Amino acid sequence: MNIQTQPMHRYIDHRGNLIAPLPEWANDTLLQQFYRDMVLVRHYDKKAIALQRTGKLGTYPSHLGAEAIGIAIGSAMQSTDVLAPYYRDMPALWARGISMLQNLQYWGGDELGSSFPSISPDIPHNDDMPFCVPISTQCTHAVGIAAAMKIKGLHRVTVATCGDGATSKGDFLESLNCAGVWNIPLVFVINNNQWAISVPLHLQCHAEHLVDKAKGAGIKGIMVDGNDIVAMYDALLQSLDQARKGKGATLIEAVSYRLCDHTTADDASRYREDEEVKQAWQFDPIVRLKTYLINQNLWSEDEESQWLDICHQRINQAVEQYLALTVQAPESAFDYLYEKADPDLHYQRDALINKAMRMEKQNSGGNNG
Ligand SMILES: Cc1ncc(C[n+]2csc(CCOP(=O)(O)OP(=O)(O)O)c2C)c(N)n1
Repeated sequence: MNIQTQPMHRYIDHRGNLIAPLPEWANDTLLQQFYRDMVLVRHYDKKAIALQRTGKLGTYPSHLGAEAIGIAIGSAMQSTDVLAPYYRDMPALWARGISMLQNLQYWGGDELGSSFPSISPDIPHNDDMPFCVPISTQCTHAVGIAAAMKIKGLHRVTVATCGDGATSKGDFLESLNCAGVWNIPLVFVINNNQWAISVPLHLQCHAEHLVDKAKGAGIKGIMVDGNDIVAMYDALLQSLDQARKGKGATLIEAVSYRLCDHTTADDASRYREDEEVKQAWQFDPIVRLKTYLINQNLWSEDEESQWLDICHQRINQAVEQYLALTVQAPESAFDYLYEKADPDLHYQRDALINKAMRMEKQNSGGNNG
């Protein structure tokens, strides 16, 4: 049976039908906002891939199919909460106020792409973590942050995200265990998109569902339809609230599907059946909400085309700004990361500068003369 049709926390089914009364918070304006945000990040994603294909961006991990998960996370969190995201979380950061320009900077190799501006008047600096590319290490960082929040008596929650493959790592399991034992304000969100590059879920995990791992840690677990933004937002509100009140951590398994290649360096057609992908498109989170909104007279094709014009304008503006940026020096990776670098790092920094100079000389034909 397709996991996406199994019973789980869900309000709107994949045909756009309401299957449970909407939660109280679900007003028309918010649902329309969710829809607009999901459409925007999907079109941004397309543009980012095109930039990579034309050599203007580094390797880029698409979030096609994960829009509902990310927009729900970023919208449900309070500005003083802290996000420890993984590389597929542009939509979550976008919904937390981080610009498309910064996302382009990050994937373009500019350290300043992780230098987020403050999003809360109560906190002068932004405490969200940069995207984490090593698998699962962000979960351990999130445990540390959440533990600090508890010790300091702050009513702030940390959210850590990861993919299904990441849940096979020790870092994930250890983090989950600590979250339970220490009763810390932490919400884990697994984007179960069913593939870890070329490894399908059933080849790496024998548990019936990833959410079952919450039981081993003694924390609450909720299996949610990750393509239903209403269910995702609802599960997050509950979990964040529980954590904020000192009632402990939650593990959310957001069931979805990776509709894209793993990254622009991957070709998923080499290991995945076209038929499987075709079927997964029937669960598209954006079409689902659109169908619901149109059926309720809350959205129309006219509004859609007006919104698309706005999306393209905003995306193009971000791209223009990105392309006009001054390219950062290679050693900026060291200069922006460390407040005070130790002598070993001075050596590495010098080696990098020398390498960059050699490469520049070669590229400009200097070594032939
Ligand atoms: C510690 C570590 N080991 C291996 C890798 C190589 N790697 C990059 S992505 C990936 C698969 C991750 O799959 P999953 O956690 O399901 O996330 P998804 O990309 O599917 O969203 C691996 C093994 C890495 N980045 N970090």
